Amino acid sequence: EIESRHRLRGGWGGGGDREWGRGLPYDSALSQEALETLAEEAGFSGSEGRSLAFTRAASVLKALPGRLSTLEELGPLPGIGEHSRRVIQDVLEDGVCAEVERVKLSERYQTMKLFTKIFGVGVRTASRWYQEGLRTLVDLQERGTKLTRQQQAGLRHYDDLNTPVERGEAESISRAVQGAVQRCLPGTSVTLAGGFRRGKPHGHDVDLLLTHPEAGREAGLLSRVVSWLDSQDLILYQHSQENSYALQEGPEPPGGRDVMDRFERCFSIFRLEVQGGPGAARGWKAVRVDLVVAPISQFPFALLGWTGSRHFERELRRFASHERKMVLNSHALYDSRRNLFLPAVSEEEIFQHLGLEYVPPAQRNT
Ligand code: DCP
Ligand code: MG
Repeated sequence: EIESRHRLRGGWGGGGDREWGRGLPYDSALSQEALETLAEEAGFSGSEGRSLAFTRAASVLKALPGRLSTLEELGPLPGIGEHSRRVIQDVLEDGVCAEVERVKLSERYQTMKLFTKIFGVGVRTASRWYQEGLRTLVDLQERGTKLTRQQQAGLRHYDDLNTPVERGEAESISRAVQGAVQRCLPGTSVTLAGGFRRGKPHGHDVDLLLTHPEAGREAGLLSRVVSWLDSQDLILYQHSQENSYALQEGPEPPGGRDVMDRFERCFSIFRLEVQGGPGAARGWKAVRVDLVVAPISQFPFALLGWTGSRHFERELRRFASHERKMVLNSHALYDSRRNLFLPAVSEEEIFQHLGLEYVPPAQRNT
């Protein structure tokens, strides 16, 4: 137990003051970037396993304490494979890795990157379009490519949605939603989760969790909130998904990249009034917002699951299953040895159940 705790702290605990690559030793940040490019490229090719291996290696670098100047310093670090080592070595010696530079210049990588940045377009669709010879956003429009309503919105607001959301903007949206829920169901709480809860200064979207202290009162809330926001001209696009989770079904295995949880949820694009920045001329900017409704009993699990980072979540769930024989997801924690659900009223309590020291959000960035 002590050993596994040590391992986890080694991976996560040390990185608190060097978040998101800022302030990292110069060459280590470059190696990270190189590995992240290869992870992305592997994902574009459908090689999830390879992609994960590169992501892990990049995370290990991120968590390293001091400056890295020779490969030997890495020692036999678990999580960094042969291929990743070669990449790091190239970057340390030459400042760049030829393989990574080739990837970055390739037409396929560039096109996949362009297309997958459209809201509603995943690797499969992007890949199909690439096979069909499509290369630009204009191609999509001019060649009459069939687009879903979501992708049409994604294309319409492409530039805005690929401009980072600032913390102030996220807070302003959070307040607007707060106002809406107070009208629809007083007492409902709105929590800013995702990267902003981890202290990041900007993000790609705004993740908001809604819950009500009285179990059951949250049912039907989301559609009323969305209708009200819509009536105020705050919503440019939305589609909602019903809650499809029932505890009686038993625990679900963690993983499943696409179905991360089954909460009632609204994927939306908000119309945010802005004074400055890219949207200043027209006075507004499109921002991706996810609204997620969690029943109070599942709220701590939802909060933990929606705070991220993705890598942290993956590692935490893996730890739960491998080291504790427990299934952790955004709804519950299930102890497979004892065949019971372990309830929690706070994130702290979930870490306790797992036999781990509490990791505050700001330290979940790796
Ligand atoms: N999440 C997850 N698995 C998914 C989707 C989300 O574990 N398939 C969790 C981890 C994320 C959090 O939900 O950190 C929010 O998802 P985002 O994609 O919004 O990620 P972040 O908020 O961390 O990053 P960004 O700043 O880019 O929005
Ligand atoms: Mg987010």
